[in-house]
Amino acid sequence: EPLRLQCCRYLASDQKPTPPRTLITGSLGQLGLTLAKEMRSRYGRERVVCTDIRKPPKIVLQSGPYRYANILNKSGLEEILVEHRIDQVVHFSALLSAIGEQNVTLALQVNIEGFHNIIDLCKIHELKLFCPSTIGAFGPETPKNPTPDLTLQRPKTIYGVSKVYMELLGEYYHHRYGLDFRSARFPGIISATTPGGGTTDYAVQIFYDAIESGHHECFLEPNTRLPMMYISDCIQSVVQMMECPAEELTQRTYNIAAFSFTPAEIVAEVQKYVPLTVEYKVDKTRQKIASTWPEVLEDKNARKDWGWDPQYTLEKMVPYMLQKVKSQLH
Ligand code: AKB
Repeated sequence: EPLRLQCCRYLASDQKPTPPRTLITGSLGQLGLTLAKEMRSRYGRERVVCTDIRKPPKIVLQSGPYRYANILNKSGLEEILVEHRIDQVVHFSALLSAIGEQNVTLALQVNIEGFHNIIDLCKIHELKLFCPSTIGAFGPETPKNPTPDLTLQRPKTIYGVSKVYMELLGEYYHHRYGLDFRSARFPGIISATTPGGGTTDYAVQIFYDAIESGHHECFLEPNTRLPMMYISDCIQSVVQMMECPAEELTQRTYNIAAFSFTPAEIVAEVQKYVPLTVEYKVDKTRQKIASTWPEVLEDKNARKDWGWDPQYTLEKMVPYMLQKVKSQLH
């Protein structure tokens, strides 16, 4: 389905400035290629450079510039930023919540050292920087429903700790050096591209199981309510936030919300379209993580400041996802 082109302050502007040149790190993860596709359609194919540490599938090489970039190699990154005359960076590389708990040292390297390299290069070369934060940046003491933008943040995962640090360092660089840092706190993102190592991953897996076997083993308890979002809205949020004139932002880190559901609720929704049985085989680590996260994010500031307006509800998303996963598998 086409991504919406509304709220496009960038294109709507009378002056029509030269489109920005964007570099995306971790582009072979859950979100990168979809964002690249959207940005390329808006700014031009050559103006979006995808990077990652893996050999990309052929289709990725055919769709636009791709470069190997290890975020732990600062000079390698700098070379790419300079060679491609990059104006803005979308920094997606990160180890997610569940996998981070399995390898804290690697999570510190990727999520903190990697971010140090990125933010410093953005400062040196005066680049705009977007780095997503997460519902995982909150903890058990945080008000769960709704969770405001400014509140207690005492996360209990290394992922959450690194994302709180990322938010604070980004805001500090903005305040201290004028870096144009922007961040949105993402809920669990649901897409046909599979995520890896997250606590919300069941909400993607359930669609593959529904199509492939009609049976899903859920690693969270049936009543665990978490904020979620369809990928089209997530991509829209990055584009909108990056295009928003700086003077309209009243803060640098925003909650964004679409809908929240429990495993039992998404199972019931999927069952409206295809037969599906479910067995709850709870994974203690991921359940413990989920229990410390918000149920519903409050996003009124994002709506007011930069026009955040998600289009997908759970009910609207489920048939789209079933269709997409089906076409991916067959
Ligand atoms: C995770 O589950 O770790 C991520 C997230 C909510 O940030 N999907």
